[in-house]
Amino acid sequence: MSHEEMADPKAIKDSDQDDAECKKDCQISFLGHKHPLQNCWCLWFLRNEKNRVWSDNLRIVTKFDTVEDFWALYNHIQPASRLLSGSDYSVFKDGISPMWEDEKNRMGGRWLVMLSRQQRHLLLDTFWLETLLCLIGEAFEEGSGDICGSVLSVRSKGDRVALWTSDADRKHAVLTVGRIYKERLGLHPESVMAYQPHADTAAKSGDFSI
Ligand code: MGP
Repeated sequence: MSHEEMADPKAIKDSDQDDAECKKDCQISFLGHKHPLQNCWCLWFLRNEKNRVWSDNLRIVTKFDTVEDFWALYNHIQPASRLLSGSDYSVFKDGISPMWEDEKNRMGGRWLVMLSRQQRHLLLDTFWLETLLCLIGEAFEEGSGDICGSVLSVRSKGDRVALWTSDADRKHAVLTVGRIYKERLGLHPESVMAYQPHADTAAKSGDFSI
């Protein structure tokens, strides 16, 4: 079809008309179709009630498995920097609880990014969003399968963002995840980002041992 014919809808011939109808239908169903994520993810919220057992403060908010549902959720909830001190957001693969005791976490650990109090308004929301985009975009190459989830902790002593992986002994996967995560957050190559096995963190808290 010439450019003139394309520009003039009346010039479309019968067979072209069928094609055009078909294309229109395809477009409509494409527009109605959400973009699936590789994994289904679950958002958890932990509120700060010190008089309760830690795990009783933890609640599932919702699950999402499409790009569109992720953005709808992200735009609906409070930004990290507006949460009350003592709160956590956790985003984990569906089926994994954001706790050391979960079967998928117990041998694992976390890459930990600590922010100073001054950095809350400058960096916290950016770091958390970038972390979420890394998770749902499966950004960690061969380390992606080791990813369990991520925890954002808002604390008056300094906020934290942590990326949890499933096996602290799988050094190659741990290092791949750490290298990519550091790059994606735009941290200075010389800056130190530590990996902590959950067994060590838990032993310090005295609440759990493996
Ligand atoms: P936290 O929320 O990771 O750190 O753990 P916070 O609030 O900065 O305090 P600090 O201890 O690092 O100074 C706070 C406490 O929550 C821990 O000491 C545990 O008692 C409990 N807790 C945290 N996590 C992630 C777990 C968990 O996975 N399992 C259990 N059983 N308790 C946990």
